[in-house]
Amino acid sequence: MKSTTIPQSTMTARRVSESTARLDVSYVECERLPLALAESAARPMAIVTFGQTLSGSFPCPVIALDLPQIDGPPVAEVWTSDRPVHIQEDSSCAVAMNGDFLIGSIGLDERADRSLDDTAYEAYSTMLRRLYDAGYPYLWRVWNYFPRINDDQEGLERYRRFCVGRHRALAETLAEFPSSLPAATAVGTKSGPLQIVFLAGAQPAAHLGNPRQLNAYEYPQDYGPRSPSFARATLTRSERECVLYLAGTASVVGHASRHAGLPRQQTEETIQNIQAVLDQAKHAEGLDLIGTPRQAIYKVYVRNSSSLPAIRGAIMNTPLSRGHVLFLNGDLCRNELLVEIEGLLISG
Ligand code: 3EB
Repeated sequence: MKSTTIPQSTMTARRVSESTARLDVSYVECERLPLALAESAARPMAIVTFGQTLSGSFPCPVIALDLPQIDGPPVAEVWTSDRPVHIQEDSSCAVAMNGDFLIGSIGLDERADRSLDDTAYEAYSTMLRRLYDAGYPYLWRVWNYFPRINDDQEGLERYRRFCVGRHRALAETLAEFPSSLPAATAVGTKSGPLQIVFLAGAQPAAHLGNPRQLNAYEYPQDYGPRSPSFARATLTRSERECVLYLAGTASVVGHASRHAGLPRQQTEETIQNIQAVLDQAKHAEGLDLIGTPRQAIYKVYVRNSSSLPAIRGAIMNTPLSRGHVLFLNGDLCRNELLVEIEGLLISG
């Protein structure tokens, strides 16, 4: 067969199909969700709910977190992309893949005969195996949720046990540990299993530190026998967009907590930390994300809902208030921390 010229239309189609996915992450009012999905051409990859049960069925994994929303009408976090999505679900693990990245979740019920470090180890080992097998070996972003985060379990705080198991799995299996560690969040839910939500790429991402804070994976042992395995931010770039994932950020300077008991001051310190990471992204990567994002969403985890006015007051008139800010009631990984803020900024 003789074919030397490729028609223009085919070339265009090829170029489009080879380009990378465009990500969208939005908070959508639960009431409007079925209609919003039906009206959109975007392909849903995951829906995250906060203390709400959705009625109806959805074409992608629904990840239910018992982290009650403390402000505004109930929303769901909806992850979509413009590429075809392939979904695999079994009883404890669900993943959605689009060729560029995978979003997944693992929920493991805790068992009386097993401590949280072993449960965390199993969850992380399963997650890593899943993403290697699926061809998305680069961990981009992780969210860790489990109940009673500050309770003691056989002489060690549950958060610290979680850190031990997470560290063991990642140190064993993750290539270039610890510099390849992704941005993460660890927050205490009201109830539920150990739930790990993860984003992994077919291509590597850049992981950033914060000059105001020690890398968490280098914390001294005062905060537990194994350090928390995460980076302050992760940056992914494709030919179409740039995404900055800001890890859960708290009132921690160096490695010490600041402003115990003072929610407004903790929020101000946290925002300074976020600003420092954004500056870091700007200098390291030449990006002015805060000035130009096409999308910016923030989750503010609040330990005591009574501090909402102070925390909200501290966010007002900062660059964060230009994004969509969601306030959730959850426990944080040090007793004295009252607020933690994570972010997701998309530009391009
Ligand atoms: C800190 O800076 C605050 O263990 O995955 C923030 C984000 C925190 C993630 C985690 C912990 C984690 O140490 C706590």
